Amino acid sequence: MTETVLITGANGGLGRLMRPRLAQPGRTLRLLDLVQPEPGGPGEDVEVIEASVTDEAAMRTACAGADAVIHLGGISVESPWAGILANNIDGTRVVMEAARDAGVRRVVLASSNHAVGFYEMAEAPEGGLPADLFPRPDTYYGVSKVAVEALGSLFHERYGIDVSCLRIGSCFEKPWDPRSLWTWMSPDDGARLFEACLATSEPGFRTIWGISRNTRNWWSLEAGEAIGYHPKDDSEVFAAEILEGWTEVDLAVPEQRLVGGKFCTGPLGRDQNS
Ligand code: NAI
Ligand code: 15L
Repeated sequence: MTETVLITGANGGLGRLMRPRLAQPGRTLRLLDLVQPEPGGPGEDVEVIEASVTDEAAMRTACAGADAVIHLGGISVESPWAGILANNIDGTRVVMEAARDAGVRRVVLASSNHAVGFYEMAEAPEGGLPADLFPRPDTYYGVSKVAVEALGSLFHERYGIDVSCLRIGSCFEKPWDPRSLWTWMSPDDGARLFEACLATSEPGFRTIWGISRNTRNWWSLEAGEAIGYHPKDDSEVFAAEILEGWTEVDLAVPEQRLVGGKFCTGPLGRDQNS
């Protein structure tokens, strides 16, 4: 039997990294984005949909026959409130309702470290900050991720949908600065994490840090390991190259000791690049 996995926001950075890694024999990847993802190549079992997660009718169609939804679509950095509210918060409500109505039993939600950005290194117990920390968002973007998690919890409690909320650190090809040496999740570990979420045996609700097995980690891997996420990569292989030209990590600097880094001190509600 073929398994169908709907991925929203599939044309974004993370979606593009995951597309080849989540391809499996017997699995159809249904890729949805505002900007239509590239159609499948030869031998690639892929369907593409150009739509917004805020479009109720389109999401009903997209969820029909899906076994699982990986919800990545939305604004991925700090932005004005109206867009965050529409795309991230209301968009996730639309995704969850469509998944429920289509009988989808499993949803993986891209949350973010910015849901809990104001925790700091000194607060980390031995073994690292647990993944189920009470929210301390650092931006309107972070608030939206708290809401994403709350919607996941609601739909788990009411309808028994299995929901994994991933408090992702930084999932890119490589780390690039001192902070990313502990926030990094390699693309291969990202795929391992999504696979673990797609394979949970009991319906539940959980929050998990999305990070690799980095030497410099101070966020705990325990919640991920409980569902079989065993990361293999370590950002330390890039450390010498990255730290060249930087002074060592300076904990007097808030951006270097807070979970959310620069998001904690940047302008609230303004596009990150403006
Ligand atoms: P991205 O900005 O590269 O991609 C987001 C994608 O969502 C884009 O292709 C965009 O067109 C699409 N999108 C935006 N609004 C949409 C809507 N209304 N309907 C359908 N599609 C829409 O972001 P990235 O890095 O790929 O992140 C994916 C998800 O993971 C986001 O939810 C982000 O908040 C979350 N995340 C990513 C992290 C990372 O390190 N890449 C870290 C923490 C969280
Ligand atoms: C996020 O939530 C963003 O989506 C991503 O672009 C990175 O900025 C990441 O957090 C991070 O904290 O490095």
